[in-house]
Amino acid sequence: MKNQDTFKKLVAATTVGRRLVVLGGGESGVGAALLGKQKGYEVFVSDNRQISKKYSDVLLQHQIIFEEKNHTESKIFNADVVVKSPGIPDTVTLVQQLNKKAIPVISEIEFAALYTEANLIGITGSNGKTTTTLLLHHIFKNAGVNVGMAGNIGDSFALQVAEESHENYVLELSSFQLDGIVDFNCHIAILTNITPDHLDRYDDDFNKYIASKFRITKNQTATDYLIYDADDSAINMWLKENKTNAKLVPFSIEKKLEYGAFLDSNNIIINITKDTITMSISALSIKGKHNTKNAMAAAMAAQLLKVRKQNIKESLEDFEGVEHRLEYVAKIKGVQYINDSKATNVNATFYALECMDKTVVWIVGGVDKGNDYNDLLPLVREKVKAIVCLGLDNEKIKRAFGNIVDIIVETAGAEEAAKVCYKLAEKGEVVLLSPACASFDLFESYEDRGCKYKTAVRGL
Ligand code: UMA
Repeated sequence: MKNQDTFKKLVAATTVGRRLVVLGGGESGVGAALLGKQKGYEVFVSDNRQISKKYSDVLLQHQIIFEEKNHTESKIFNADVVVKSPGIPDTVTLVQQLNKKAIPVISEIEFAALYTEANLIGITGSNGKTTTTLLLHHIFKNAGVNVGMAGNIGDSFALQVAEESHENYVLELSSFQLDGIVDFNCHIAILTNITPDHLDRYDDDFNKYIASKFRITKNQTATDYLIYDADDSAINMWLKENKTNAKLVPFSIEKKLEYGAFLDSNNIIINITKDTITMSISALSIKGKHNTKNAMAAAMAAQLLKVRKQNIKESLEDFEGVEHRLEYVAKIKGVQYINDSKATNVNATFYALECMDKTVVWIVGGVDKGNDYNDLLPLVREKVKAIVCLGLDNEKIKRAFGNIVDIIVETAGAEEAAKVCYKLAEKGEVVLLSPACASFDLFESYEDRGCKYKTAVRGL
């Protein structure tokens, strides 16, 4: 970032009385505002829409001044520093103007990291980052490590730094959050995989999205670690053409590695210290190839931070999984209903379909973020007997699968979708909600979509 020097000088100086403007009054914005206020900034929050009551109540309670439904330039351009919520792209005019005026604009995670000495473990990737974050947090908790969990998983990092004090943080980081970092650094970075996602925000350029993900390693030094999927072609390509200072710690389910985690028959071998870990895949509580990789990544991060082997193994055995990710909902008249609402891109749905060992009635659709459905064709041909569209605009899905699936039904709500599936699915089959799309056309979020689906299924 070109304002980096200004920014460093700014934070080196006292913050008291300096003006912090926070753009966005959601989870990150309110967290940053509270932290800023605590550190002595004069804080102003600006949101161009109505701030939800949950957050405006917090701002009022802390006597933080805010505006809604507008970004008033005169109240923003007098900032010493601006913290931008991750959902606001760099391309919006306001941010461009701030850049022109050389007013430092940073992300909420950068801001939060300034005020903690904790050890940071950052987890990014197109898929698996929530599972890996939860899993690693679970391992640490079981091992008695003082740890907080924040980021894209729901709770803002800034709020945690303001309200709690931990020696370690496990942070789920989205590309949006990584885009706005300057000096932010993780002692351990995990890159679970990179497949096309959010391309609408990256000029439809996969390389730009890859570069965004790799920002997680940009400030790492030789004493830091980058744990990564050595089977992932986008990751391997970037590592071939670029440099990182971090020590590379690979994992693979396709090849044996001298250093890292790999499979030997059905055993996971983790070979990064003298204390090799061996564990049968069947002992893992979460199933599927992708979860084997998530477990490898989390286990290696824990081992690098000196968690005992026995604690790691026990935690991998008793971890309960993630809501909305291949979540079992119910069995009704011999049909299994599965909620994978968190699958908001093609790759996540690929994994879900790959895991299915029964004939599938597949619920798909929503807001398409530039999806290419070609990768799904072989799996759909092999496993899917009917498609139930759950979105406002289903044309692309009908075009992609119309020739290979006989039954395609359009629905516009979770209840309707569940009822249609109930009619279509027969005993021994599975109904899978794995939309490959974002949820915002019909639902508030993927959580809302998953919850409404579960309620509808339970009401069948
Ligand atoms: N806004 C403006 N001006 C604009 C645009 C938006 O003021 O020009 C306002 C909106 O009106 C809204 C606020 O900004 O009130 C929302 O900001 P935000 O979209 O950054 O949302 P937050 O509530 O701050 O939540 C963000 C993450 N959301 C996004 O990146 C879209 C949350 O990840 C994260 O949990 C939270 O910070 C705490 O770190 C959610 C997410 O959907 C789970 N992530 C995406 C994903 O996983 O695909 C990336």
